[in-house]
Amino acid sequence: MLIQIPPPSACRESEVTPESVYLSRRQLLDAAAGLVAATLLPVAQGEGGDYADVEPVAAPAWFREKLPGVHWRAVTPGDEAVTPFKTASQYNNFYEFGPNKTDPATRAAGLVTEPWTLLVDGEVARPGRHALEDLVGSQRLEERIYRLRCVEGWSMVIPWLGFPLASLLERVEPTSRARFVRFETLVDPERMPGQRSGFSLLDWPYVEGLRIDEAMHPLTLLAVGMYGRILPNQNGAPLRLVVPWKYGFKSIKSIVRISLVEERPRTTWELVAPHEYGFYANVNPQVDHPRWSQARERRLPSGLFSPNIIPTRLFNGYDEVAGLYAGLDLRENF
Ligand SMILES: Nc1nc2c(c(=O)[nH]1)N[C@H]1C(S)=C(S)[C@@H](COP(=O)(O)O)O[C@H]1N2
Ligand SMILES: [Mo]
Repeated sequence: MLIQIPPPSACRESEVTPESVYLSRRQLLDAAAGLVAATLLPVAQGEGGDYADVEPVAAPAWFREKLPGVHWRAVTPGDEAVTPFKTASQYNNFYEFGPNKTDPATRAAGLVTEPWTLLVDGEVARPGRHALEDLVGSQRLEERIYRLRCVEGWSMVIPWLGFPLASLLERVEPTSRARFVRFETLVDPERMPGQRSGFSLLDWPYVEGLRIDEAMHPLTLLAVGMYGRILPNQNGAPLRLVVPWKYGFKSIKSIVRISLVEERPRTTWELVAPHEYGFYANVNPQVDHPRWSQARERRLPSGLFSPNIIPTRLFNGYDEVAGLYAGLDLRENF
């Protein structure tokens, strides 16, 4: 993220592993990881869950059991087209797997997402360590089609499957001292080559944070799937945050710990370059990044002859969050 906006040609097809190749590799690895019993899951059919370009993929039982009850298209961005799955799953930022857009898709196949536990601790009446299937088992999944605006100047429209973070937080009963929520990504240098690199500017684990009222906002989602299927590893399997009115780096991937805290957490990108990446990171066309304008964005897929440049909107178009920032100087608190 410290580099300039890549040219539109940055995601060349020739650099990308064909989907058929990585899918078959993924299935091999799943089998090796003990998911042999999982049947191939046809991508959700019917009411809005039908994504023609998405191939079947093995999914664990906890996910398959949830599909019939999904509330499809619970939130949509009106008439904006959904980004093709291929783009959303092959053009990624996930520095644990390397700094290039194609690194996550080519290197994340070996991430072990099963079993997965989430530690919830800090200022809560009911701290604990939860198996992913128990966490999700008690939730109804919703499909939320959200814009995702990266601070680098590109954007996508992604259909997530998940549940509101608020419904998890309510269960653990935050104390009156809980003012912020802190999130942590897995540390596993053996399977995350970016965490072994001496050249990485980032400290691990990747950490993100929200004010508690932002965390409780109904738009704030914990996602376990996208395009009617489980999350691809490169998109932050098996559990990631999605905060659609903030720059993409707030939407932390592969979460292993959520802590309710009194003090504002020190977050990964803020630590690297505090003048460039603020804690709030609300999408705002009037507050430029020190090295580039944030007035417009490249809606992917985009190419040399159809760059698809569109205006960026305050709060990424999610006007309903404006009340969270009443009286706050958004230029100072960027
Ligand atoms: N753990 C972790 N989470 C992360 C990142 C990362 O490098 N590590 N990159 C962020 C950035 S900069 C963006 S734009 C989004 C990209 O999400 P996507 O690849 O699913 O589109 O993930 C965010 N979450
Ligand atoms: Mo980003």
